[in-house]
Amino acid sequence: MFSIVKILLFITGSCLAFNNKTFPENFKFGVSTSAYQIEGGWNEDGKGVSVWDYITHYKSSFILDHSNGDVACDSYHKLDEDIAMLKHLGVDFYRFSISWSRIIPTGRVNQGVNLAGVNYYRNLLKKLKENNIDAMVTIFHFDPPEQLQAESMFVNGSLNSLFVDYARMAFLLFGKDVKYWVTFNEPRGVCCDFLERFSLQPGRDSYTCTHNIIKCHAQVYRMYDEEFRADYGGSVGIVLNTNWDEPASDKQADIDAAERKLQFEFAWYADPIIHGDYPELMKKRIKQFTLPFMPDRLPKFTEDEKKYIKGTADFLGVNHYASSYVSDKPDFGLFRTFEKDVGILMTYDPAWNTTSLDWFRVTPFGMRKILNWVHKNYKIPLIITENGYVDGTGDLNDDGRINYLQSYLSNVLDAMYIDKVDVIGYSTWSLMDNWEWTSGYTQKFGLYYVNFSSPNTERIPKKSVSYYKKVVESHCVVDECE
Ligand code: PNW
Repeated sequence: MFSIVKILLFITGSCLAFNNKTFPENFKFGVSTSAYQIEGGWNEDGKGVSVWDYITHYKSSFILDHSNGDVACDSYHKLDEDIAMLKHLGVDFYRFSISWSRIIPTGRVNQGVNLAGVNYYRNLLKKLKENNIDAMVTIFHFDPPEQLQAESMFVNGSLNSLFVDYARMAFLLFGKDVKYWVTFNEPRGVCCDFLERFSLQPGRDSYTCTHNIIKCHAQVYRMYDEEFRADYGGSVGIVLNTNWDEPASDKQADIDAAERKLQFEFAWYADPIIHGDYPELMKKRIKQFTLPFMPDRLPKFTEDEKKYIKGTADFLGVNHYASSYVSDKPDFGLFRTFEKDVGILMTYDPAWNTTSLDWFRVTPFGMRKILNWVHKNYKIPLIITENGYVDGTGDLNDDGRINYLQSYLSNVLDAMYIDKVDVIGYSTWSLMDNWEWTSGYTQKFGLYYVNFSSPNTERIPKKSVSYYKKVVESHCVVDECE
């Protein structure tokens, strides 16, 4: 009975008309990509080896189709085509990332800067400017130079100063042409997904890695403030990803579990950066699972650090794709991992549509809910830096993608106009099909199809190109807005 009611609610909910309000005139629309996923040119013109070059070449069994980004969309050689697509879409901004090892091959600024790599980004920025497209540049999108692996991915802290040097170089070289800077993309992915799997002290390494990344982010923000903001006037933020987590039942334990997941996954980063310290809930919970004679697993910020870190974001970037149900999953074992500290079980409603990726669900209501949750906690301008639809085919008739964009954007409008959430921009993932990390080329998020089996890697517009172009132009997600 309960599930019939749920299905009925779902059907009526999804049949409700889309929001016919117009996005404000100054609202910005964009498309997103990242360096390793599109550039190719992996060893050209003096580029150094990145961790993903290394993984794909030496540990290709981690990649579903054993593929790599050696060529990917070949964007390193196809600047003009990429620009033509952006121009056709009419976007206000383009979110892309810099490959650290392309501009600083060993990762260490004092060992040399690669001019050819610098010129690639300079050209890109120049052409964006000529076409009136603002740049949103991610400094770190998962691909540090392989030579820095010895620095153990932020766990021992020695990567911090190298990253700050790299960021300063990026500001010096490109700052005058960049309106929005993102220090890190989805740092939780770096500290949990990757480290948890390979580290000796699972839970503890993730907390230390995050601690260092937060300090590093703050240092880069302060450096921009002191050395560059007066001249270049850009903004600096960070990009965090999150599902919407719906309690699986109305039991208090499940309601608490859903909130706990958001606290551990999102507030873990956002609280220090916006409010100056880790969430109380996290501190208490981790302590509760640490015996008195064991070392603290969650590091502490000093009072000076709290002051220094607090307020180091001009905007928050939110990557959001899908929702999940969350229930409490108590686990009192002594050997703690991050996952056990969170202590939840994630499930999906069978009524939620999915496509080709295990975590992907079409749950537009979650967009409105997560925007409300973030706004309630942080009251800071939000940019949706990623949101998009995946399939395994790259179908040109991508009605599924059009429906996804329309229903999610409609919920963005609800959050803005009904709930008064401060959203200033939206960027869809992705401009074109690209190399989807451990899924290789099997998963396609693009507005443009890319023919990866042809030496010319032709790009072909999917049906969603005309829909998104219309939204960007009219600021309206339905045929006609009020
Ligand atoms: C983001 N999840 O990663 C990344 O920023 C992109 O590089 C990536 O291509 C895109 O989303 C699509 O996956 C995510 O499991 C990876 O929920 C995994 C998840 C979410 C985002």
